[in-house]
Amino acid sequence: MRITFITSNPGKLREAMAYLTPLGVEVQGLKFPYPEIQADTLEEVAAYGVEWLSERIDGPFFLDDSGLFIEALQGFPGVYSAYVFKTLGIDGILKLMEGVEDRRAYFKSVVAYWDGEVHIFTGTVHGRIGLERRGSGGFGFDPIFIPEGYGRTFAEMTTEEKNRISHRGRAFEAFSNWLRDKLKIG
Ligand code: ITT
Repeated sequence: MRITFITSNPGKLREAMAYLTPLGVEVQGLKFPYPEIQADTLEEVAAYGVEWLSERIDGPFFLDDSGLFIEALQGFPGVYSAYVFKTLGIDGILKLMEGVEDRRAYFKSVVAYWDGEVHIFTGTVHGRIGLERRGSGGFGFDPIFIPEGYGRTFAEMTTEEKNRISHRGRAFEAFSNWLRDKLKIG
């Protein structure tokens, strides 16, 4: 089965393919800008995006809205992660975290799938913000995120390794289990 992944982020597409292709799902990336509304939760942003796209895209598709939530910053950048990544960037986050002892943070990913109605799958991974950037893999905030129980950042892991424990990997796990059940595939 072929499903379109609406994203402008090649890192997300790579992770989706590594996860879903072995299950027999052909993922086709499509850059199709959609409105990301200002809302308090990733779920609301994702659901609005899917409804909007459903009138413009043929066939089943999904999108992924994700964010980094830093405890000491009351969940910032959260739903504003894409904007903050483009403006403050990793260096800006490290600056905001200078001298901050509580470095706990989590990533959350919301995958919203459309097949005539909206289906939402979520995944979270807890960890901490490193003191400096490390690694060249992954994308986005990966060089400063160290998942719980690990001494390495996501950027120091392979795609497969990151997928096994990441927010997106967990959301895809839920999504693919649901797909398998529904379509009797894989
Ligand atoms: P889309 O076109 O798919 O929306 P995007 O990069 O704009 O791509 P989001 O709107 O979901 O994605 O914004 C999430 C931000 O958080 C973005 O800057 C990402 O780089 C970052 N991010 C999301 N998932 C991440 C991950 O697994 N590792 C590191 N950073 C991540």
